[in-house]
Order: sequence, then structure tokens, then C-alpha cells
Amino acid sequence: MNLAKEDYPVSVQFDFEKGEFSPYQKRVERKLSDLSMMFQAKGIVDKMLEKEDPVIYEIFYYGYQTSISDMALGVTRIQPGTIGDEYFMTKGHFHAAHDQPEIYFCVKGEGYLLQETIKGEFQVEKWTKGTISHIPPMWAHRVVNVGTGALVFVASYHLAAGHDYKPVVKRGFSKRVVAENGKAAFIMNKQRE
Ligand code: S6P
Ligand code: ZN
Repeated sequence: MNLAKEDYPVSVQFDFEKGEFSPYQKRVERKLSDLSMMFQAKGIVDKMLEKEDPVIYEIFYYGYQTSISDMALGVTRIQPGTIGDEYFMTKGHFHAAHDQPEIYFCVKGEGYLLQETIKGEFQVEKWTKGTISHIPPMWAHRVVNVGTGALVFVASYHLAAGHDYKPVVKRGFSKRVVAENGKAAFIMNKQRE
């Protein structure tokens, strides 16, 4: 087989201090307005949005599409903070392709990886710097930053996985992660009652 331009090896450089790599193909910002439906305290979200629309997290992205494979690298950097008492978190999604897993590697900060199946089986992984998690196919995944600094994780997955946000937008995850006396606590998500 003759090699095409995209069939050659590529490396990027990760900066552990900043929690980003370069070069990247794309940087996506998720602001509070993009996530307004995900937080419980809708009133607080609306009040905040009258004044500002902060970046909750960013995704640095590189897609490796060769003649015969499709691999993606994504680095997500979640800022510290809460909306009301609910910690900043990713939107969360299922993969559109139901046979597609993913690896997440926490390289900075502390938090939780929430995973849930469509039938409502729910699992939490505690994350500190160095935790590597395998997300099996069919599990929705969301990351919550409960630390005082940024939480950064590296994701490796196939482009073919795609994203399905609809079930998560509609019903959230079965538990929410909130600050209680300065500590992370899990409470039932009222959307599920
Ligand atoms: C893609 C992978 C991550 C997320 C990113 C942002 O399969 O899981 O790169 O896209 O962490 O999360 P979300 O839920 O906004 O896509
Ligand atoms: Zn994913």
C-alpha cells in the first residue's frame, strides 16, 4: 500500500503545567450558556448569565484519520467552581456508536467520573492525578471537578464513536455532585423523581 500524507506518524507535546498540548487542530469552549440545562439551579444560571458567560471547560482536540484508521485525542480542562452548590462538570454523553469504548487519564486535579447506562445502572470513579479509567461501550460519561484548581484529563477514542447528548440533556445522571461543608457529596437528581 502506498502511504498517503495522513498515514505518517504524528506527535504532539503535552504541557503538564497548563494542561494542554500543542499543536492541536481545534479548541472548543463550553461556556455556562452551553451548559445551562445541565445544572440544577436554573435560577442561579439565569442570574449569572445576565452578567457574564464564563468558560466552564475547554477541549483541545486532534483527530488522526488515516487511510485505514480513525483515532482521536482530546484533552479536557475543567475550571474549578460551582453553580449554587453543584460543581462544574462536563455535559456528558453516550457514544452514538454503541460498540465504542474510551480511555480517560486524569493528569491534573481531583474529581469524579460518573458513568451510567440507559437502564440507570450508575457507577462513580474517584479521580486524582494519575487515575486511568476505561469507559466501556454503552455507558454515558461525565467528569466533575471537585478540586480548587483545574481538572485536566486526556481522552483516547475512535472518531467513529460520535456523541449522543440527548438522553443526558433530557434526564441528566442519576446523581449530582454538590459541595456540602466544603466537601463533595452525592445527591439524587430531581429530574429522575
Ligand atoms: C469524547 C470524549 C471527550 C469529551 C469531552 C467533553 O468521546 O468523551 O473528549 O467530548 O471531555 O465532554 P462533553 O460531554 O461535552 O463532550
Ligand atoms: Zn466519550
